[in-house]
Amino acid sequence: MASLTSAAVTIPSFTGLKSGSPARSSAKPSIAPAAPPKGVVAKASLKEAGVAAVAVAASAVLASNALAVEVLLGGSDGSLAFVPNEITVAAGEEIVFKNNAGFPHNVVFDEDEVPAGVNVTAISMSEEDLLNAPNETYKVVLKEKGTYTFYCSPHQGAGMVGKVTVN
Ligand SMILES: [Cu+2]
Repeated sequence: MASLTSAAVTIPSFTGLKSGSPARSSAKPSIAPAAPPKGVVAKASLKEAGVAAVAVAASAVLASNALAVEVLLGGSDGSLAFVPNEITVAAGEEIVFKNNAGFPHNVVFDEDEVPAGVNVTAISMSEEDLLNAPNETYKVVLKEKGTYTFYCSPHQGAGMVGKVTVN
């Protein structure tokens, strides 16, 4: 049930990022000129988008080549959670945490659960620093490969924690 919810929430947030995907944007123009009936094209691309969104949710952005990955702070259903709460990014890829609901939130990396040598202070918001406004963002780029755990300090006790794998 939790995964269904996060998939539903994830779809709109990744739609905007999809334009950055070279595989998909190069595939579409070759279809469009050959198939003039507009109804058919719209239907096909909707279906394709749906499949892509499900694939993205299922693999937690594993195969994504997008230049930024977005994580919502707070579920649209009111849950105190990162959505999605597990992501995979490439080293150097930007992660954009965006206020969605139930704020204030923040993003603090757990000093005991980051790759060796990573300075958590440099990648975290301070515990007291909060995102208060709708759509306010915190952006971070992780360069060291490995797994990182992060949390929202006001809501850590409520389970607002997440994990990012950098590879
Ligand atoms: Cu929070």
